[in-house]
Parts: sequence; C-alpha cells; structure tokens
Amino acid sequence: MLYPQTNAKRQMIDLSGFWNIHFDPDNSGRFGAGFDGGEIIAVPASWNDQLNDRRDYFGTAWYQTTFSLPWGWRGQRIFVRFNSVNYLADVWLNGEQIGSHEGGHLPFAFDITDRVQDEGNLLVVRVDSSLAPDRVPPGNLNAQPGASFGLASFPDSSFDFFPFCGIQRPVLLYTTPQSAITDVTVTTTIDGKDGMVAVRVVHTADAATLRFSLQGHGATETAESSTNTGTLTVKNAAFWSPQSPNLYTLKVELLQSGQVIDSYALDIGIRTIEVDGDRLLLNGEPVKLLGFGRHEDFPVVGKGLLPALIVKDYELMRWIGANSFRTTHYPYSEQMMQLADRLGFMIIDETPAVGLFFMEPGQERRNALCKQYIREMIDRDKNHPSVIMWSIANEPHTAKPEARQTYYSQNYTVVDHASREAAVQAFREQAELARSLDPTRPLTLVSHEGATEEAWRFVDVISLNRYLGWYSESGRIDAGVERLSHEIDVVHQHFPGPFILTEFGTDTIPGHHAEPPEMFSEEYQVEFLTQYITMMNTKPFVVGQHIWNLCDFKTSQGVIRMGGYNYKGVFTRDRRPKMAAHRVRDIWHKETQSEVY
Ligand code: GCB
Repeated sequence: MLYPQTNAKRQMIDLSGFWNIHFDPDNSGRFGAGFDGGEIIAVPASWNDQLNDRRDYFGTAWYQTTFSLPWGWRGQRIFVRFNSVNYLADVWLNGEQIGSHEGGHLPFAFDITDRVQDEGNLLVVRVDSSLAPDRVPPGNLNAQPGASFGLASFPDSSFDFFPFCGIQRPVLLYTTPQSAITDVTVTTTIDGKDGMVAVRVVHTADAATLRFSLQGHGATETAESSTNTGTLTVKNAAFWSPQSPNLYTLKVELLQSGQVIDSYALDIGIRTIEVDGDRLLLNGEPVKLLGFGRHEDFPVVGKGLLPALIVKDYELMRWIGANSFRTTHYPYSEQMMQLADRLGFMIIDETPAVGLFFMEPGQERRNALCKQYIREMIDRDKNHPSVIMWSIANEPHTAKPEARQTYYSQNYTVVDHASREAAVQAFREQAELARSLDPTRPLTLVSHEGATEEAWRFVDVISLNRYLGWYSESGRIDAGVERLSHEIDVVHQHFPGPFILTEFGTDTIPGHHAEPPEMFSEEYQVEFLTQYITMMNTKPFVVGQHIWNLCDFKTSQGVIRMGGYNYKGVFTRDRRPKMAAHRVRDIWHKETQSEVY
C-alpha cells in the first residue's frame, strides 16, 4: 500500500486537528449522519489520557470532522486514508457508510470520488475498542470474577501494554489520477559491486508503458517497459547498511501515448538479507542486531503519532549504540519506518499477533485476522530496506491445552487437545502466506515456550524472550544466566540457525539503589544486562540481543505493574537514561567500535 504523496500528479492533505467525539457506552447510537456537540478530541492521539474520565473506557466512540475539497481536486480519484484506528473502525461520509476495518496499527483507505462534495463534507468514524477473546490481540480472557493469571490485570488484555484506543495516526485525504499506479514492489540484489533493482508495478491504465528512473549517489539510471516490471542496474552501487544507510530515489512514471499520466517516487536501499547456517547476512556480511523492544507510548498522546518522539527515540538508540529494534508488538507508524531507512536501523517488523491462544472461542476469527495482518503489514512495509525480517507473532500460547486451561479462566470450553495442533496448523499456514508474499526476507516467531516451541519449525530465525534472574531465579542473576546459557544451547540443538534473544530485562525504579544489587534497583538492571550480554557474546549463533525495553511504558494495572507501568526501560518514560543506559552504551560502542555518538 503506497503512502500518499504530493507531486505533479498527486495531492495529499492531512485532516489532523481537533475533531469531536461522542462516547456510546451502550453501543446503541446510530450517528453515521453525525451527532450534535460531543467533546473535543485531538486526532491523532489515543483518547484515554486526553479526557479525564476516559482513561479506562474501552467501548464505542464516534468521531466526526468536516472538510471541504481542496481547489483543483475534481476530476481526480479521491481517497480517505486512516493510518491507524484501534480497534475496529466503521466510516461514513455524508451519511453513507463507506467501509470498515478491523485491527489497529495498519492503514486502510476508501475511494470517495463519487461521494465527496465540494464543501461541507461530514466524515464520521465509529471506533469500537472493546477487548474480546476473538480479536487480535485478544482481551477479556479472565472476565470471570476471581479468575486470574500472572498478568491478570485491569484492563484485561492478553498483552502487557495499555490498550490505548482511538484514531492514533493521521487521517489523510489524497488524490490519484483516474488511471493510476496502485502498487510498487521493489526487490534488490547484488552482483559484485553492482546493484540490481527489480520493480513490479500494479496500475489501472490501459495501453500504458512505464518509465523507471533512479537518482542518487551519482546514478541516473532509467529504463522503460511495456510490461509491469523493469530492472535497473546500478554500477558501483552505494549499498544500504546501518553504517551507510544509502538511499536512492526511485521514480515510477506511467505513460499513455507518450504523456506522463501518473508518477510516484520512493526512497529505496540496495541491500540483501539472508540466513546462512547460523549467520544472518546483510549484503553477504554477518550482522549482529543490537537493540530493543519498544512501544509507541507517551504521556497524554498514548499511542498517538508524535514526530518529535520518533526523532528522540532514534537519538537515544544511536547514543546508546543500537542498530536494530523489533516493532513490539504491532507495526509502528510509517514515519518510524521511513526514518529507519534514512538512519540505518535494522527492523524486525512484527504483526499485532501478541498473546494469541488457540482455544475456543474465536479460534477461526483470530486465524483469519492474523493472516489479514500479515498481508497488510507486508503490503505496507515491503519496500523498506530497514525491514530485514518479519515476525508473525509474539509469545503465542502454543503449549498443551491442559497446561494452559487454568490460565484462560473457566469461562471458555477448551477444544479437546486441539490447542497445540491448532497452533502448529495456524503458524504453518501463516508462515507459508508470509513467504508467498515476500520470499526475500527471513521469517521469525518470538516465543517464550523454549525448546518445546513447535511453531519454530516454520521460521528461519529463532527468537526467544527470557527473564531468568527476574520472573524466575528472582534476585539471583548468576543462577538465571547460567540456566539461560544452557537453555539457549538446548534450543539451538533442536532448532539450528541464527538465534536472537528478543527480550530480556528487569523492572527498574529510577533513583532506587542497592549495593549489593537488589531487584528493582538500578544496580540490578546494570548487572543483569551486563551478564546477559556477556553470556550471549560467547555464542556465535546468537545474532541478536534486544533489551526489553527502550523506555518505561504504560500498561494495565496489576500487582506486578507498579502504578500501571512496566519499568523495564533503560530510559524512563520521559526519555532520561537510567544507570544501565550508560553501561550498555559502553558495551555496545566497544563491540561495534563505533564512534561514541
Ligand atoms: C514479555 C512480553 C512483553 C512484556 C515483558 C515483561 O515476554 O513479550 O510484552 O512486557 O515480557 O516485561 O514481562
């Protein structure tokens, strides 16, 4: 899905600003034709922290705004695009329903050419944010009074971050020509010093030809094609890598009778990524991922797009010596991905499939949603050189049903012994789907099951989350690290190939100190991260270490989440370093011999 742009053939405006919101707790309203009054709400931003009494509101809310069509747009095709609405959106324009979309964190657009007026357009969005077992990610699993499991918490989600909701990324209005380029797929290969850029285009024009041109680093390659594909060869190409995030601008033009009728430009990077035995190779050279899991999370805006925060987080990651992150636990904003291309970060791009379980109710729905998210994520992010891997799930509960039955309350009937088989079947299909959509990037699945994780059979890179010395071996870092070191070797024997420890960390209250180190103190985090990293560095097949988390973040309230926060950040929620940030900075900069930034 192409990001809208303004050029000689296309235009875009942003409908961000102050909209109106009307909460509908009984879910009984019919406000597609609009409502009177309501409260003022900023778009994009979650509603939870904007309005005093709506932090814990997880129901239906209606948004509305008005707009006029910009001068000169008539005659073009006109679309409205939502970059992310969490969770379920139904959209009306001038009283008519124009479509709906399930799932936060991924964009969707509707063609409104035949419905949009020159003036006084009323755009209404119904957002249903309720948490339910048959949604992805799931929620309300412990709904039965008294039921509880580890993270049993309020609000009741199957994941450990606050389920912020609303219109969280920009809403855009844009045009394309009547006959237009609708998709571009770029794949790059390397031959010695040269780069090959293969482009595949989807368009809606009859009898059209395509012109491709590539600019940057001295290159001015062009190619014409009467089919939907083309290849450009760049002699002595400047390849993309974290050290040198070289980008070229690819321009695709659609021509009819010699006239350019549409054009679309995108920044691309020439690079390859592959798994070779136990190694992960970028441009044929082994790479090691140093970085974090993170969250889109900040006071007041919740999960709302905040460009300054994106810049700040990249500053922090560069300062500390990171070269990588995982989009835990949902695809991040398109702006975050665009900057990663420019700044040279290697991203594991993850779908919103966090905390999945494989029992009734809702198994079939969740499966279908997971596939939808894989399609939408790959469609959105396939052209980013920074995206080097797809993650199809985080910590699915793939263990035997007996073991998990108690976790999910007595509310739901467990499908007889179907859980593990259902999980295996689901991930077999999802991995096949991801590979068919993008054969060029390795796949991973992030598990907490360890060597019993059967779904790892379907992926190329083994990703494990572990907190030994924290949730178990509490207070005993040495014991935790020793056990983990052994476990990693066992996992590697069962599942050879590159291994990433995708999460490890400790909750750390800034300013809390203890010598000798004690849980929750800054010293404990320093010691824990140091020992983990030292241990991993002895194992050549460990190609990645992602600390949990870059920053402290908001989550549901529960006994293990003081004040409703997860304190595993090496930076605080307002982006100040804890002691561990300085230690990790020393280790990582030494390791990469990079200049201290
Ligand atoms: C995990 C989850 C992550 C949690 C983390 C924790 O394994 O993947 O979402 O926040 O543990 O802090 O417990």
